[in-house]
This record gives sequence, C-alpha cells and structure tokens, in this order.
Amino acid sequence: MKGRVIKSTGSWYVVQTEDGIKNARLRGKFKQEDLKLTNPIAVGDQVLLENEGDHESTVIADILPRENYIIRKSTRKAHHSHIIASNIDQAFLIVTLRSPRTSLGFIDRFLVSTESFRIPASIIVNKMDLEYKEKDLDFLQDIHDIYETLGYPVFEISALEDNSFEYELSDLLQGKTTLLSGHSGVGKSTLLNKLIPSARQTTKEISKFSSKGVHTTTFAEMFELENGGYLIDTPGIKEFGILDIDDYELSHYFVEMRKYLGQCKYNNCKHLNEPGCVILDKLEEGYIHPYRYESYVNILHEEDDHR
Ligand SMILES: Nc1nc2c(ncn2[C@@H]2O[C@H](COP(=O)(O)OP(=O)(O)O)[C@@H](O)[C@H]2O)c(=O)[nH]1
Ligand SMILES: [Mg+2]
Ligand SMILES: [Zn+2]
Repeated sequence: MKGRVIKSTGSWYVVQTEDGIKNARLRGKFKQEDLKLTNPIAVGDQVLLENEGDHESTVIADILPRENYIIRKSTRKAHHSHIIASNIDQAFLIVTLRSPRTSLGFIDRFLVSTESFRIPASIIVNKMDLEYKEKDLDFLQDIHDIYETLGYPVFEISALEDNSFEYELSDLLQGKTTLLSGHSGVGKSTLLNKLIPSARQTTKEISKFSSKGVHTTTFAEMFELENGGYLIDTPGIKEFGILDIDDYELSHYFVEMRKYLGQCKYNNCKHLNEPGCVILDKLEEGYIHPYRYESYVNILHEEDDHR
C-alpha cells in the first residue's frame, strides 16, 4: 500500500493512505541519495507500507524517489544533514524585521536551497502589526527591492491580528504542498493555525532572555488544507543546508547570476577576482545587488570550510 508521511517522531511515522491514517515503523535501512543524513524518512516522503507479523503492525518497506527536498545542517552531527521535508511544490520563508531579525544572508541561503530544485519560493514578512523603527523599515524596503526584482513574491502579514492575507495566500496554497520555513519564533505555527485552525500547533512566547525563541515544534508535520493541498510546519531552522555543489556551480542558484551562465572568460569562474568575469562587471554596473553578491561570497567560503 502506498502512502505519504505526514508526521515523523524519529522512531515512528504517521502515514496518510487511501485507507486512512496509519502509524508505521521503519523496516531495515534504505539506500539513500548521496547524502549523510540523520533521518532516513522525512515528512512528505512517498512510501510503501506492508503489514508485518500477527499483530498487524505496519512497516515502511520502501521509499519512492524524492522529487525534491529541503535540508538543514544537523545540530548533532558534523557534516550531516537533516531532511526537513520532501516532495514540496513551493516554499514560504517566514521572516521578521526584529527580535529576531532574519538576515539577508539567511534568506539567500534558503533561496539557494530552493533554487537547487527549482522550487518556487516566496518571502512572508510577519508581525507587521508591531511598531518598527526607521532602520527596521529600511530593512523591509531592502527585502522588497532585492527579492521582488528577482521574481520572488514578498508578502507582509500579521499572522496574529490580520485576516485579510488569508484570501491573498489561499489562492497560492490551493492544491499544493507548501513548506513553511524560517527561524524559531517568526510565527510559522501561528500562521498555520490561522490557515488550518484544526491543526492546533503549539506556539510559544519568544523567550525575552535570549530573543532566540524556544523550540516548540521538534519535527516537521504536514496538515491538510480544507480546499486541498498541504501545509508543512517545521521547527525553527538555524541554518539551511546546501547540497554538495562545486564552487563554480553555486552561481547557478542565484537567479540573477544564472542568466550570465557561461559568459565569463573561464568556464570554471568563481566570480571572485578572475579576469574577464562577467558577474563582476554586472556587479559594477549595478545589475547584481551588492548584498546578494556578499551572500554569494559568504556561502562559497562557508561551503569550502565544510569540505
Ligand atoms: N505581534 C505578533 N506576534 C506574533 C505574530 N505571529 C506570531 N507571533 C508571536 O510570536 C511568537 C512565536 O510564534 P510561533 O508561531 O510559535 O513561531 P514559530 O516558532 O515560527 O512557530 C508567539 O508568541 C506568537 O504569538 C504576529 O503576526 N504579530
Ligand atoms: Mg512553531
Ligand atoms: Zn565570473
């Protein structure tokens, strides 16, 4: 019997099938993609179930190939990744302007991980009901300027107080599997509860002490929308993982750089200081935003450290 994993606890899984919801355990190990993973099965996975033994216990006997997946760095094991969710149609990154402010570097890392599978991504600025200082509003303007120009939709919402966005978002969500991602405390679970009240996800005050938020959602979980489609709530992400890519490939995942693909003098150009680099020219001419280029260089160096 085929099914889709809608919840993982680490030791057992909740699987949605044509015959309803089943709890299943894992049988044996699977051959995985070329990744060092800390979780063999993720929310969103399509799996094959079998009954085992006299007690009619259900096991996951196999996993179907993943269309795509989003990973984060493992917090427990160096050089390992954890699959946040798989087989998604689009990803929403929830960001906030302060306490905590989501950095542009974090947004860009997220976009590299979605671009590597060509997963459409949107940026949702939450907590717009709060009062902001001028520097926060300048930051908001930067987000609009940078990402809308690149083709990523940017929405401003208040998951807590506003209802109007539901109409705006529900068209986008219908019939699709959408990942809600972002730091801890940005309001992912609050937004999910607004869109699917029956989900009743726990939400937590941000701890005033650290301003970092307390982890309330430990594992990703998938919920069905009333009009079709799914939303995936995830625990707060500290840092997205990036699939193993060669240095010269990284720019393929920056949409504004991708269009100059193959135009540099050297075809393995890293766009750092090579002669005849078209990316550096375009940066100079203002076609590439300096913040985006900065993220590009940072990710390039971080990934080098990782090898
Ligand atoms: N002022 C304000 N607070 C919000 C909003 N959305 C969420 N919060 C609060 O932010 C805290 C963290 O929310 P939560 O949904 O648990 O964040 P998550 O960690 O991303 O799931 C909670 O205290 C929420 O009530 C919003 O739009 N405005
Ligand atoms: Mg949450
Ligand atoms: Zn170049």
